Amino acid sequence: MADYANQNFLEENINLPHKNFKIGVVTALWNTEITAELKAGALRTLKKAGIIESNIKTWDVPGSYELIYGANKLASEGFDAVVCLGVVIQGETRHFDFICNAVANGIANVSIKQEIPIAFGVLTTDTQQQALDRAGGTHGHKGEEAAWSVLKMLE
Ligand code: DLZ
Repeated sequence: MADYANQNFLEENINLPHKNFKIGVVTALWNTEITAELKAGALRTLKKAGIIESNIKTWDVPGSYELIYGANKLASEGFDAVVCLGVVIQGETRHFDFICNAVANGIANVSIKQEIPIAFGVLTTDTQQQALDRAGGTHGHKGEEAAWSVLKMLE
């Protein structure tokens, strides 16, 4: 049985009704050394689940704020699900709160309006190390988890 608390749920088999789903992976370029790894993990997970490679569209957008537009655009183009990936690190300004709130609410609204699963794979951390820990480090891989979550919804 899936063990969500210990993140072993990623090992659970996904039984998709078909492999033809079109899935978008939208990635923010801010903190790109970490978001690139989130993207790599998401793509690994989609391929492992058997999603046809030509049905996966990747799109790099400037920052996490633009994930909202990216997800909405791909949903409008007929994608079945979108994985949004970004890293927002707490700085000295209130920008952090504005971006985090806008992105979380924006992605939720797009998902409801467009009626497709959209994963919120955006790390919001105090430090760069905390983000690295969650991109294949000591705290798992949030890119893989984000991809897994849309696959689970499509299932
Ligand atoms: C402006 C900004 C700041 C300060 N910090 C981040 C961040 O930590 N992570 C991120 O993904 N994007 C950041 N941005 C950029 C915004 O998301 C957005 O690209 C700009 O405000 C332009 O709309």
